[in-house]
Amino acid sequence: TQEEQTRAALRFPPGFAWGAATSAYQIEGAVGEDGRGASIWDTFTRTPGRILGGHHADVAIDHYHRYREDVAIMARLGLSAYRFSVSWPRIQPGGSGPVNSKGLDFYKRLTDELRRHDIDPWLTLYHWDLPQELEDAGGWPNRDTAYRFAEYAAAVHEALKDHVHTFSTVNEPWCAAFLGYASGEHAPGRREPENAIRGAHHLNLAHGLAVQAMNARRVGGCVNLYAITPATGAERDLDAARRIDGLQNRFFLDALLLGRYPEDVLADLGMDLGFIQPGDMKAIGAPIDVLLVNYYSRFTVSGEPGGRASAAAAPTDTASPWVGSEHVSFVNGGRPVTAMGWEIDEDGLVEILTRVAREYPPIPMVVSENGAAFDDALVDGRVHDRERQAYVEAHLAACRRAIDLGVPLQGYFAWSLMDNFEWAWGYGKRFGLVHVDFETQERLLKDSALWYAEIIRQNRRHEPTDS
Ligand code: GBH
Repeated sequence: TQEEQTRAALRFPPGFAWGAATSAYQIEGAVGEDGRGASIWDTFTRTPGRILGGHHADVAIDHYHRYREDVAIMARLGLSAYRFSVSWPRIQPGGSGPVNSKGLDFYKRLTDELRRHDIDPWLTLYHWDLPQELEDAGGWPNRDTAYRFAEYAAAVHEALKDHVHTFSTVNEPWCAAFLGYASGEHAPGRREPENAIRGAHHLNLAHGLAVQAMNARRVGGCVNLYAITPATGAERDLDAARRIDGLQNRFFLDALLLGRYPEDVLADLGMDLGFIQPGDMKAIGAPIDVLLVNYYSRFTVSGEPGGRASAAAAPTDTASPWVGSEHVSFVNGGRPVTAMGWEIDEDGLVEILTRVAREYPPIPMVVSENGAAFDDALVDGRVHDRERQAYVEAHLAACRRAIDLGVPLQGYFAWSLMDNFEWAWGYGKRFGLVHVDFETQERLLKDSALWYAEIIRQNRRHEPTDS
């Protein structure tokens, strides 16, 4: 039957990590508590015109106080893994120097609670909340920030290594560099193309130095990858697709997995690359144990003027994030879209996973973020988010196909566990499996969450449990 086929398409090998993901600034709130310092997102959300609706995340979804309830929800879903990030300014309020033990204690309480429920904590060190003091000293374009990050990483690892198996470094360096320092859509909102490239290099360097400084049992790097198609077979479109693939995908994959930058991308930039110092690439290519892949969509790319300057609509006034390839434009690929306007293309996930497996040295992978915003309606205490369920189902089936094709894929993390602060879009876009009332902070499992729990239950049924 149809149902048996669907089940077979979603049956995964034992030990597959069933996860969901969040990030600190998007959920924690409590920005002034227990000695936390200011981050660039505290500043950015206070800058007029930067966030839709003027929203900030001082309270967010109050996870800092409600983490017990939130872990109970994860247990209800049957998650075997949870990916979260640590707020750097909670650990080092000014980005350097001695650690703030009250800040660390929160993550000890959180990871203790996770382990009590047999949920494996996947810790991300940096999900974009740079301590403001480090930005005042130049931010990511300043090489010094990479050294500060390695110190921070070592301190977090030392304090939490008995609580956490898998440490990952920088979430989506592409976003941190190009949305933060070129387009200005994200904090710190600078529009300085050359500094975005310096920032990208220093984020990669921060990753490599942190890998070395932590010497963790299991360490990963995270990239956000897109499937990319040229709009037509015309030479200009093929060149455009090569450029976007270069900046979005290969600049980071080649760095982390091969310890070099793609020659064609460096040539397109046409800038003085003196900030890449001897030894940097070796540090950046330090061996990792797992690659975390965030996947959302496919870009269709054109070399003709007239398309959109960005792949997706930005909520605020922004410049191009595509440094050195600003002429490239994005066209409609004709697929259905989410509430973000992002095209839904699960085949693209198979494409990028098999590509990494084929073109790079062998590396275990997880899909560390995948999900969608839709205009959810809360009716009589239920959210019938059929579209989100269909999105996750299609992408999970794509993961299964990738495994059949030989990809060493070890887990899937839905983005996101709960509705939260969606960066420049404020609270206007909901990605959660769990609905959150932003006034009362009440949590409610959407239909997609109930469905995901059932898929997890079927898959984990035969797994041995410790208890
Ligand atoms: C993730 O990034 C984040 O890790 C997560 O925090 C966030 O909540 C989630 O996505 C949902 O947005 O039009 O050319 O400027 C997703 C990566 C990168 C997707 C930028 C949108 C727009 C490209 N995002 N992209 S462009």
